[in-house]
Amino acid sequence: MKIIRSTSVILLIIFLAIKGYGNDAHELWLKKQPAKSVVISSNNKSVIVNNAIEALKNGWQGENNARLKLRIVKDKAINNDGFKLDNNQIKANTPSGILYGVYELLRRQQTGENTNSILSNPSYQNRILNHWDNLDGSVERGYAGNSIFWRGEKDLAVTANDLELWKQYAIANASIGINGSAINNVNASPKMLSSAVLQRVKSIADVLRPFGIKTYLSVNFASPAVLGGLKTSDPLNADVIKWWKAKADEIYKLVPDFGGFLVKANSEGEPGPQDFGRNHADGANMMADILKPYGGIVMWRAFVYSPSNKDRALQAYLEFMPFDGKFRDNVIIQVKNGPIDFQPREPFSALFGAMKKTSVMPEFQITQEYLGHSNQLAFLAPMWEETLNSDTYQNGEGSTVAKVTNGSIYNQKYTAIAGVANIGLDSNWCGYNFAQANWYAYGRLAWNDKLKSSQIADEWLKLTFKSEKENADNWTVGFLEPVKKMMLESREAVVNYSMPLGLHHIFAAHHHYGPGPWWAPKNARPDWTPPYYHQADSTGLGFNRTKTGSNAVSQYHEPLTSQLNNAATTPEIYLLWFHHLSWDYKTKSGRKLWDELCYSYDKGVNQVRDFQKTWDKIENYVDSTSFVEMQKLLKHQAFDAKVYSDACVMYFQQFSKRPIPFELERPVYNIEFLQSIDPRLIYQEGGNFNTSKILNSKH
Ligand code: BDP
Repeated sequence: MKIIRSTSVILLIIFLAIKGYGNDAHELWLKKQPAKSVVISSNNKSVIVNNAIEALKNGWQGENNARLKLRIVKDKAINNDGFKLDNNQIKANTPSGILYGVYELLRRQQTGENTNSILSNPSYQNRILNHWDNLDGSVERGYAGNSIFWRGEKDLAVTANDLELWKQYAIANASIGINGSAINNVNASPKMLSSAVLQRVKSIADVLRPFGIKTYLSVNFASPAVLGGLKTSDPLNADVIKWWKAKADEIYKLVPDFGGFLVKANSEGEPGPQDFGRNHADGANMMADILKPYGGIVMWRAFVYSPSNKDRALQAYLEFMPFDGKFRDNVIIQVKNGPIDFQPREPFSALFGAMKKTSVMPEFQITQEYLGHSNQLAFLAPMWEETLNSDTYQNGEGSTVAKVTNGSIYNQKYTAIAGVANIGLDSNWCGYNFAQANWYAYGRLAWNDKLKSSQIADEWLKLTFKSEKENADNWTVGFLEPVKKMMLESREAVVNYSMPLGLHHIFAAHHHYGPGPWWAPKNARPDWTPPYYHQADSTGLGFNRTKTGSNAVSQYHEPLTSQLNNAATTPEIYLLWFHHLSWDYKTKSGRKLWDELCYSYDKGVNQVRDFQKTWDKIENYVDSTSFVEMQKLLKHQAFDAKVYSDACVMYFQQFSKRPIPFELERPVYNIEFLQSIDPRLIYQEGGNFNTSKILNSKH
């Protein structure tokens, strides 16, 4: 026995070394400073509290030999998994609350913040990561390697490496307050519910539970027929209901605290109740009734659109509003932040603030599907902050997206928020080191939706890069401030060089990387082609969603409807989202629309070049691996930004027939060239053209 155990430990160490798991990046924001000693007393002995104690012992940075009390109490000021931090005491109503309090304390010790008189309650009850991981190990829209959960349906056995990695994952999530994981793709294989796969689900749940994390599954609506062999998957059919009931029983036997189902139904070809003449409420409620006795929830996605609709932005609202009040209280409608699809910038979806009798939860995308995959720096907290703080005016001024979803205006029984994870098997988890900041930021905002992006960036940089060796003042001025500025600007830079002024969905097809404003093959669904969205013609640019156009503005509450209906009162960041405007339309800068567009693209390119300058200056503050990685990434991004900008400016110029303002940098690529290649493949490390790939690429 002993020999076997020590061999497997050695193998694990070798494996971790090969995978690079010993390196700093794998430790995320949890890099350990040598811990000081601490004496802990606790009135609770649960596994979760024991994990909290272990975290404290490993990370304590307070006074040496300090005494710390962990107390489970009954305190009405503390909600859900909240906690109080006071004079070396952490109080919470639940073991998870203790765990979150411990991580808050450890974080504050490292960032040098006050650790007394703190009451912290989570904004959302359920703070969930959605993994778009497939059973075969691939990750849809994942740019950080294969799945940490799945390797294929023939490889379901759980290894020591799996257990170790899932544990590290669980700790990272717990440290930022995430308490749920939906561990497979929303485009769900029915096989996910097979008994063999559920055994592995149980193993995953067993590792996550001691860190306060519930496991959820995405389910395929046609599972009763496809997996169960029934004739139908009609949600009102008695056999179908029986099948789901038996499945739920099987799951809860294995995973007693199973969180519930996430469902993508009647969306992008996925099956759903409409296939059987039923509606979203029929489908969601059937599942909700089955999960209710177990305390499970159904997260039913509102990401629906069809080729026939004249404006894709309208459809989710049109499909869901009629069912307001018809959903069970354990159904939550999961709504992407924007009405179209995780674009670099969208106004908030009108479904927030629309349904008054139905719980709605925001869905953000942490993985950078439309923001440069893992080749471009885009710190996404500012984007999420923008959505959460957008005023829906549903219940008068101040009814922000955060407030209408987090239970502070309506007394929803369940509140939740989801983020599509950017996590994979890469040793740095997220594809590039700074992408870890997006995982971190999502967790922090899900816990506290009032946090500012700047604070989150500040925390993350301190936790990730601050070295004890550095003089604190030097470090702040030399590293923290400039790098934070770069992070905070980075998403706006992506918007500027790819889709400024409210433009959206003008990326290259399918893989969603790089520019494709021209992409519109004859047989393509129009609502998948960029010209459908930008509507460029000789008269101007933009999608008319005003009352004279698709009238999407009417899905918002006043005063927004009137504001957005009028170009002059529409925030310029959303201008071409709501308006088709003449090339000569005068923008707030005083420039004409065409010139302003060119200026925006140019600005984006220059922002990235400034990031390069910023980064080169901080070389002495980071380890050489991190330095070189980011330097390469920014070089790649500068290349991509110029490609994007040139492609869009030259493409739109064919319609505007106006010169690029003479003071701006000229395009350096030919549009014919850019139209002929696959933008993912033209960059070669070092900044050269990847000639072999260009020659082979079909775009
Ligand atoms: C789109 C993605 C696609 C997802 C879909 C979704 O391109 O891979 O399946 O969203 O959210 O943006 O369901």
